Amino acid sequence: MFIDEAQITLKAGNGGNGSSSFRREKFIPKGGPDGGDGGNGGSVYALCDDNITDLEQYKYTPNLRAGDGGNGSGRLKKGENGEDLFLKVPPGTIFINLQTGLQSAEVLKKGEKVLLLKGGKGGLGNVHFKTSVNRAPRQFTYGSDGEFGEFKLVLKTIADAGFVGFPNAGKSSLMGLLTMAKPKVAAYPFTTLHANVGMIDYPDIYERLFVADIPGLIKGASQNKGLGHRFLRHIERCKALVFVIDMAATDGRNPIGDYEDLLSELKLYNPMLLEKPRIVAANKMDEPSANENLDKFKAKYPNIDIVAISCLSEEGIPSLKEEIYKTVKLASNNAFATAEQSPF
Ligand SMILES: Nc1nc2c(ncn2[C@@H]2O[C@H](COP(=O)(O)OP(=O)(O)OP(=O)(O)O)[C@@H](O)[C@H]2O)c(=O)[nH]1
Ligand SMILES: [Mg+2]
Repeated sequence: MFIDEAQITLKAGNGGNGSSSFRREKFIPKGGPDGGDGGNGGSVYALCDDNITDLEQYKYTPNLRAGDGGNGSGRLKKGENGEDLFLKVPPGTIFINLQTGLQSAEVLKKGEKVLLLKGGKGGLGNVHFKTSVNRAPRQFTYGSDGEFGEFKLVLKTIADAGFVGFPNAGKSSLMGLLTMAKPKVAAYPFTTLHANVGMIDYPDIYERLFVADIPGLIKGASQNKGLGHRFLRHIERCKALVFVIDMAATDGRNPIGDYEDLLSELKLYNPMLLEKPRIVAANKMDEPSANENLDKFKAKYPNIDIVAISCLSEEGIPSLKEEIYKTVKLASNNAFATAEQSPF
């Protein structure tokens, strides 16, 4: 099972208590205070690890805590610091604090570390309370409590382009042709059950792009039909979308209807998805009825970027590969330009 959501309760370690102790040595009657400080409690961090692909481990360990600091002791011995807790999560994981409802962390790149909860501070030993008037203080302080929090973890795949389409449109077949990934392809709907990421290599220009293949979307997905629409989160971060449309209408629908249904389902999930540049990959062009449907489609949408392909004959695959590259690059440049103008 691919788990892209989990809820966990986290606790940073408490600080250890300071110690109240006095030196006791033979022939030295009043040895003075020697109580050491408590150790600090361990903190909790999110750590991005690209060897992990989903959040499964947190489904089974919903309560985690960092180590407590040790108490201080005599002879000025400081308590040990509690061990930090690192939550290893895949790139693209967001942490939402359930108490505030706000996003408290997001990790995107391997090795990125974000503090979630701070460990408590160790208390002070009685040695700190010695003054000219009180040479034998018994005072010490307790360690403070580590922070506590409940979090929702949400994984949103990171890819440059995402495939969307009805079940059986050929998204996974396309993924298999464009990348080294070997997704399952079959002639029944909902073969793909979760998002997969693959890499498209452009060896001539020393470039590579990441693409995400997701489950099929159907009309009514927003009302939980089919596999629902929550997996659309995995294309939310994409710079461009590739609509894979079955031009041969093998499942008895029609390509224009499919395209419109996809647009309205995307809009119901998040209208921002419609602002992403899109390419229509008109698939199954090897089938007899496909040409006629493509003509109708083009007549209806004269201004959209359409590439005719067949995952069977591999017609149009190099052109689509090029088109994906151009569209993603253009979108990245535009995003850069808008970011520069943005007041934030
Ligand atoms: N004739 C023909 N069949 C194709 C083509 N592309 C894919 N298919 C077939 O269509 C069926 C579905 O292909 P998939 O790649 O699994 O489709 P998908 O869009 O990933 O489907 P889901 O994962 O269920 O959403 C398979 O039987 C493929 O062999 C094509 O270009 N021409
Ligand atoms: Mg598939």
